[in-house]
Amino acid sequence: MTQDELKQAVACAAIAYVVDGEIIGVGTGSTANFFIDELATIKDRIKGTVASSEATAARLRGHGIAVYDLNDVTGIAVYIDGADEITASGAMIKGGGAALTREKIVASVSHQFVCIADGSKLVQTLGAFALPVEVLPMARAAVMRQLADLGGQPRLRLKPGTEHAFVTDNGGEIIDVAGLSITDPVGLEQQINQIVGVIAVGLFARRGADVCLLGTSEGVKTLT
Ligand code: ABF
Repeated sequence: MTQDELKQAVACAAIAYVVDGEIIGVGTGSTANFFIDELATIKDRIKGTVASSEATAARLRGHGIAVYDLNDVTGIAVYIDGADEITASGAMIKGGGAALTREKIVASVSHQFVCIADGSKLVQTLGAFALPVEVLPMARAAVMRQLADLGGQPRLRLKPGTEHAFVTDNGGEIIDVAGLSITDPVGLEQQINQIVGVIAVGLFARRGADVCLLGTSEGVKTLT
């Protein structure tokens, strides 16, 4: 199976976790996009969605699916999103798609987090994928120095094809930190959260995935 077929398979399997009549949190990225297209086929069963990025909101609306502002809902039954890396215990690196802050906020208020990923995302130790950290632009250099002190090699993410910083939906910038072998994801998440100027770190360990649907050549595996 191709990687896209694996993503499609997990997106389809995630529909079983959608709760009828409820608000569904929807992630960002190519796997989440497959899920959005599946969700469109059962859109009449849900109350609506909260989106983790402008791109996801546009795709949902394109399918005629209601998108609510998070401030206008009291709870989210389930949040369904991809990951850049995930461990068997559900700790993740996210943010390759630059939506980590909104993803983390939506995940934090969701009753259940279902991660959908192709099998290549499963790792023993997080860190081969450079860890994204969203920062306020004025704090960029100061935060980069502190991330280097933690043992990583921080690099400012650029808008593709330019020499300019990539700017997120929130007006933040992204620092990608390579060279970390993350043996204590919860501890590192707390440590990076404490750096002044950090908006969010793409380590999802304190609130990891409750369920991971992993696409493999033998079918969709469920890790809990
Ligand atoms: C989002 O999409 C991100 O947190 C993660 O960076 C990315 C995964 O993308 P894809 O599904 O395209 O591999 O979930």
